[in-house]
Amino acid sequence: NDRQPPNTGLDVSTKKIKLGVAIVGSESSWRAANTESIKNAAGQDVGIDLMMQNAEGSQDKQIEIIRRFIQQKVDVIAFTPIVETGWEQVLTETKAAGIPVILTDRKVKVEDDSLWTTFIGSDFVEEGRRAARWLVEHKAADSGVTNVLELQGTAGSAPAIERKQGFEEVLSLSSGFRVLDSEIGDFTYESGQALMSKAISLGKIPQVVFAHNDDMALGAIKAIEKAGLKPGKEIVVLSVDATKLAFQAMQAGKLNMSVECNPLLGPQIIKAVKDLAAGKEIPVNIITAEGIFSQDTAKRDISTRKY
Ligand code: GYE
Repeated sequence: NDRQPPNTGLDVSTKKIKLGVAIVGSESSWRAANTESIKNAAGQDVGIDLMMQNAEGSQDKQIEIIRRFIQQKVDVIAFTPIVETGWEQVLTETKAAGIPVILTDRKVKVEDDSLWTTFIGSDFVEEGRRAARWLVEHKAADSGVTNVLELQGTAGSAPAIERKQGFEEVLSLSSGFRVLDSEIGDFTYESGQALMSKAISLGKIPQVVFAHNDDMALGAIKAIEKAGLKPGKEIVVLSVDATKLAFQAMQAGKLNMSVECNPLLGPQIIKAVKDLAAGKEIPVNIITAEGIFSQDTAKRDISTRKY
């Protein structure tokens, strides 16, 4: 056949896609499940050559990792932006290098949205609203105002900004609730415990705690117990993620509810990577469908929980 292309020595069909992944850190059990999910999905695909780096909670470090991926000429970069802002420069560099960027789990705020290709993750505003809706439905005070303490995730991160926004949006429609304080943590168990202990020691004991993730809620539960109070009863505790540890706390009656945030994004990320590498068009937003969980069903749900 004289129409065969010249042999360049490069077999395109067996060339692996070099994927650079820059994860946020190791702050929570959600993150551990998310990291595992990406590793597993990449590991199961012979077409993917995964390079994964941990930014350990530092934006500067994450930017360095992305720059190294550019030097290493990866085909696709997937990263979870620690905070929303400050990405223009490095994303301009990835664009100039012709490397498509996938945002996994957290979003960025940049003026030029052509700096990234797709976002794969959850609707954090809706998660905040779900927690507030549950509260309004289940814990309407008999009289007076119910005071809420909010424990925020990492300052400037998309989940902290948006969960706060959604939660307060719904609560503000109901006169029975007031966010007494909204303290900034960092999605860790330790920060939840420290912020709750501080509130208690200042005598600011709320009737409700809304933590932006399970780890912080579990830390807060610890602090409530240390102060001789009953979490889940004397102080209602709500959180987001719905990890296995949260189900255990719900079963024990210490956590009242958790809004689901699915960390198992690996398969969707790998699919997007392959589509991009193949030059296919992909959706701008790939949003995960999620629900809420409370004590009534925790016992049943825990048996099938994967994270
Ligand atoms: O809820 C929290 C984690 O970005 C959605 O980060 C993620 C959040 C998650 O540390 O547990």
